[in-house]
Amino acid sequence: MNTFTILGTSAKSVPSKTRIILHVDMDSFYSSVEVRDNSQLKGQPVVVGSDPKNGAGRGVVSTCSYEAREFGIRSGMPVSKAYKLCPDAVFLPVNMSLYKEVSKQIMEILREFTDRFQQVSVDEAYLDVSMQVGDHAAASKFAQNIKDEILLREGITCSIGVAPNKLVAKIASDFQKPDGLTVVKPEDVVDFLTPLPVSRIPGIGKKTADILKSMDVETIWDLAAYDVQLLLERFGKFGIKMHQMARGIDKAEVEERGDVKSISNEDTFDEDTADPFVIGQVLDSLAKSVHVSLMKNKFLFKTITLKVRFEDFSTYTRARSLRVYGSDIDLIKVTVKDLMREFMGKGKFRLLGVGVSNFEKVDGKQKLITDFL
Ligand code: TTP
Ligand code: MG
Repeated sequence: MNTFTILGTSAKSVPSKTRIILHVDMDSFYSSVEVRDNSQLKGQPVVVGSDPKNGAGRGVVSTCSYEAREFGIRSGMPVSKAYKLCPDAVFLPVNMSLYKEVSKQIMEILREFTDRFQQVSVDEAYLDVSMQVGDHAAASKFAQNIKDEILLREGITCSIGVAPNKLVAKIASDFQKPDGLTVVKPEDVVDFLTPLPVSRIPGIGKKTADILKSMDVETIWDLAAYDVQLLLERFGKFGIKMHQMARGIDKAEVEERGDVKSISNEDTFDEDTADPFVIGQVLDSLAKSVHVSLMKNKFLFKTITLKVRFEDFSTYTRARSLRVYGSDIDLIKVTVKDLMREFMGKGKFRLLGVGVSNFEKVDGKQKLITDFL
């Protein structure tokens, strides 16, 4: 897959009234598409993964149907383990080009509902509908229309969270999966969040949750009530961020294509790879496409970012900032390869991404970097 992204902030002013944000996330996306295209699979445990070989392969589960989840099968699990949990499941290989196509169609449907739209992964997006609907009750009908339209046109279900900000909308979309619709009114945010485990907060993975547990912090309530100074000491700046999130605070905007703040391009491999030659080629071609877009926009950049996703879906980004603005494609190529060194030999990759940000418009006077390395 090649997902080209130009991110920016909206030029439109932020409405002063409470915002109404939707987070839309497809249910068991890859497997829902497979079931849609083969009605015999309906109601069955379906596992989609790399190298599945009917359960005998050495690959990893990408996702599985909700029927398969009842057996304990999960994304990221070895296919062999999934087979042990449910030998009768249907094991299917990943058909990435099909899912990309369906994803594209779904994102087009969502864009018909609002301009204030931000795709965040192959199967999820945020919509800011504050300008279109007056309150959260109207937003609930609006969200139901989106669900109906996607089901009608693409034949798959999704779950939607409606809330005053992106953070709470995301947690809400996950709250009643599959085929869920959860509306959290501004006055209900605290009651909604506080009983949930801290792991529901995006960015709090197993490692952080374990550390928090050792500090007797298990629910979002515990985290919200914890001394922020101690969180800062233990987790650095992320401690403050966590504390704010636990209180349901998130000011991030739904980012539209407007003022360009970053340009990136990423590629999901059809087959996961650790081959240095292939990796080098992919990084070069990503750098090239990002550079073409930079030139079209007449931008100089200061920051170069690498994104890697391993076979097990663990994802890392690394960034490096230059001392002065640059425009040279080789700067991008050399920097991402240098950043990549940390990850080589650590496993197979399923996705690589290259991005640039921190822009300055070319004005003829800008000193270009030539001596950075
Ligand atoms: P998710 O939205 O995380 O999962 P999902 O849509 O399969 O299920 P849910 O109903 O819980 O939303 O991810 C979207 C797709 O991304 C998923 O269908 C397959 C892919 N994926 C992987 O390949 N590996 C992974 O570990 C995860 C989490 C997702
Ligand atoms: Mg999903």
